[in-house]
Amino acid sequence: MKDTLGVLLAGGAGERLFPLTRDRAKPAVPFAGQYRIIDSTLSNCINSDLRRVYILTQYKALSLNRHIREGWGTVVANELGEFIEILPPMQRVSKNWYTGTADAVYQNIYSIGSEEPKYVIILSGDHIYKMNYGRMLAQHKDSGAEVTLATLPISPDEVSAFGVVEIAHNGDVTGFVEKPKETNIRSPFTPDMVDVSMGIYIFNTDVLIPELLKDAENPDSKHDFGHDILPKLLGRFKVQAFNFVDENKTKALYWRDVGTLEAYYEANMDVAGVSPTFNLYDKSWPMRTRPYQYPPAKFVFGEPGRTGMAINSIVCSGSIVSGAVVRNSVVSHDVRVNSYADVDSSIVFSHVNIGRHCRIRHAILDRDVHIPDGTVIGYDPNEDKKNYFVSASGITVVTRDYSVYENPVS
Ligand code: ADQ
Ligand code: ADP
Repeated sequence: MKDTLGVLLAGGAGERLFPLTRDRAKPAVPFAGQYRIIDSTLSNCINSDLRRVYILTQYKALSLNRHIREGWGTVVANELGEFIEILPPMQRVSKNWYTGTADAVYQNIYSIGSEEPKYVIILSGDHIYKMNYGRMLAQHKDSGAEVTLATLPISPDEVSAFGVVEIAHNGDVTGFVEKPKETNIRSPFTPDMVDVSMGIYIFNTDVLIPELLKDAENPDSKHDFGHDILPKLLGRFKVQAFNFVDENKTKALYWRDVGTLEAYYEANMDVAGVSPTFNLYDKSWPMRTRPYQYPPAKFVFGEPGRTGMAINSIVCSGSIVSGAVVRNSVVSHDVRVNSYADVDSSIVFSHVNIGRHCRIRHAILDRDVHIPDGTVIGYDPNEDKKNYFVSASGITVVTRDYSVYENPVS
């Protein structure tokens, strides 16, 4: 990995995660209580021994910048030439903001080139998964590929959100279509499934740089890896697929693009469950984050006889559950859940106060929200819509502006 530079794309607007991305970039959205979404990819970098990483940000990056600076900047040894560093859009090459993922990389071409890496691995800050990039690099080198795309098999009816990859039996990529409505392409390894791109690419640097320069001069290009760069590589370079599957090579390993509220909610529910597929307690693949100095989580009697407890839940430091019940939920730092309250199947961000007798279900409470005593959320979507954001599948999201604190219902 010493010859490899990581370039982590963290600048997408994250519109489908609205309103959680109203004030913050998608990679900075809290995940599993004490983490941010980007921690999954950054933990993969460190656990894979990838120790030079540029993070390209653009959109509402304040909390992301702070998180990286305080949580990740010092994880690597700067004195040895290692870094995990944000490259903000500084108008290095053109006068415009990044117009697409390839443009974001192109505009930082000097920073990338000056590191003189042999390989560049392009990563995304929006995914929850555990992947050893070293294995992908080993395949890249062993196969003699010039470009390697990480892929996994999914059901044909989900292809419209992904780049579809056509793969030959020897692993060579022979076709690529970005986000088709539907496709006849099928996986050669898992019949009835379609191999799609995970948005993770290893390039030989001497292929990447000329391709980016050429793309930058093309007025018809959207400057996007999926739309413009990858399809044009085929037939000109050896492009391989690295299939992210189990030992039997049939089943996709855990990887979630948490780009929608539904996918985000499910990924959080998974970690709170009894046997999560994405296990935070796996010592062989630790997930790191920015450290917080809060006192321990505490569970106390509130009103006499009211036990404060949490079941099938994650509760982070600084939080107190007092005479209330928390079930199947993720509770972040410095939260208060007061007597007679019931919190079920919900995600509670930090500094939230849930008043007495509240009943909260199937909801996401954004940070700093104060829920007054007796509030009921998640039991009647029509009622919730009057005050909060309700997603297409019925997840109620309470943010500061929608807060009942300012707009009381009880
Ligand atoms: P999408 O996830 O839809 O598809 P995109 O929205 O471009 O791709 O985001 C990729 C990554 O780049 C995200 O981490 C995003 O935050 C970041 N990003 C987007 N625009 C950026 C910009 N202007 N500057 C900096 N960063 C930016 C891609 C591929 C598909 C593949 C899916 C897998 O195009 O082929 O299947 O990822 O999720
Ligand atoms: P409620 O019944 O509304 O939970 P409490 O009197 O139990 O009211 O608690 C009031 C506040 O004090 C709550 O925010 C609770 O989290 C906090 N609290 C309760 N018990 C303790 C404790 N033993 N140590 C620290 N804080 C506590």
